[in-house]
Amino acid sequence: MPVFGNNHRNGSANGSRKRRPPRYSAFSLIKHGVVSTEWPRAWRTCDLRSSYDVVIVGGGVHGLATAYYLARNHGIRNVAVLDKGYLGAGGSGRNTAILRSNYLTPEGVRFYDRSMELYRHLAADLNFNVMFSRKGHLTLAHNDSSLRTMRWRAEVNKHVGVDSEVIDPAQVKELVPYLDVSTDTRYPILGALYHPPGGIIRHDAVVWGYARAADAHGVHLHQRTEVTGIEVQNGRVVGVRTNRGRIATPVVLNATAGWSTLISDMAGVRTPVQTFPLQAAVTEPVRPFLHAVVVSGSLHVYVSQTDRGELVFGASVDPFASYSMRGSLEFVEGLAGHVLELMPALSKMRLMRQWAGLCDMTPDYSPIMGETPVEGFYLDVGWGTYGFKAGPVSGEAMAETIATRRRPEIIAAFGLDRFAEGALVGEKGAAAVGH
Ligand code: PYC
Repeated sequence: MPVFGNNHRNGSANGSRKRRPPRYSAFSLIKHGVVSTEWPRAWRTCDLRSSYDVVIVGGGVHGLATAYYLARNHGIRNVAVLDKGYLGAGGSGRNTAILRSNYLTPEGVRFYDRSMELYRHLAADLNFNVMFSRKGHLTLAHNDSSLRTMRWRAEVNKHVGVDSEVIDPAQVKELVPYLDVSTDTRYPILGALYHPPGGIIRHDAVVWGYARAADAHGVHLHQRTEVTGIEVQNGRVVGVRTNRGRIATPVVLNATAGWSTLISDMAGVRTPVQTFPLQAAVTEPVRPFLHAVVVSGSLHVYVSQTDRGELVFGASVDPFASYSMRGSLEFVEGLAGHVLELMPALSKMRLMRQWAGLCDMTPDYSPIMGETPVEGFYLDVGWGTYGFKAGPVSGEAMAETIATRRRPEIIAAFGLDRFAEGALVGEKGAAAVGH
């Protein structure tokens, strides 16, 4: 596990050259775990420079991945990532770590599939175990209209080359024996969209892996650094004000979730985003029995089992806009009822923790990525409940956008301009659960 804090020994003086991240052998793990209390630092704590070529606001997977690909793919290393809390404190540390690419629109399917490809190779790329576990992903259909949407998604997925098919209740039961597929339930299972490449990953390992790799390439990671203003002169970005001082910069990327409208407003850019809490919960660990990710749109619930044996549950967003990250009893009651309708055998399991994160919802359930009317101010926002799975591809695409000043094809459809042009990318039918 990374240790947060100073490590000037590992850093080059100006942060401009690639350092080798620490390597762990079996012997060094035993040495550090048993004998020594001094773990090598995973990234440095740097002084805040008075200027950077690029400032990224938001130290989650999107911001860190963008910094990493800017440095690795484009040689742009004079980059700062700012976070008002700690790295991964927002959506990156609060999601349910589900990976999939079985979306509804061809634009969405292609985009999330590139993310899956990057995720599949991420451990080797970052030399960090991100614990990707390909389990298969099932979206249950409880009525004719959702079955029709599943068929539609399966056809779009196959057309783009993504493995998805509609299966019947007997096949669902074979994959997940604990599911109640009888016909006398309130919401009988009529079939499911089965997506074999889907799975889960260790979300905080993804954050730490990108942070460590970005740091090794010379990027500065600044935790507890809150942005208080963005300076715009003659229509272009010239600087960022923070609680630790001013930074001159020609490029700012808003890679925040929850607070994205507040940051965009600082640059004078309005976005059609509303923020809602999303709650989740985890049980005590039990022996592995759930070998697929299961989602039910009608019952507003999804569940997977981690490698440690805990069941991780999520739901749809809370029904009102808010910045609150407190869990509610109402949520747990509703969740437990819905889970038991799906898997009555879980009635004795104990919930251990619950938490909430903030989701920035757009009108069409697709993100907002790319340039804005303010030169040098870029957006990677509007991630709803699906931001974590898009971290790698977003980082790669935003790095290319910033380096070349052109939105690459893979995110061409997701620009802010689509709202004025009426060219929405409707993904509601493939969002995790109904909202
Ligand atoms: O879009 O797969 C999804 C998802 C899972 C949890 C929240 N959203």
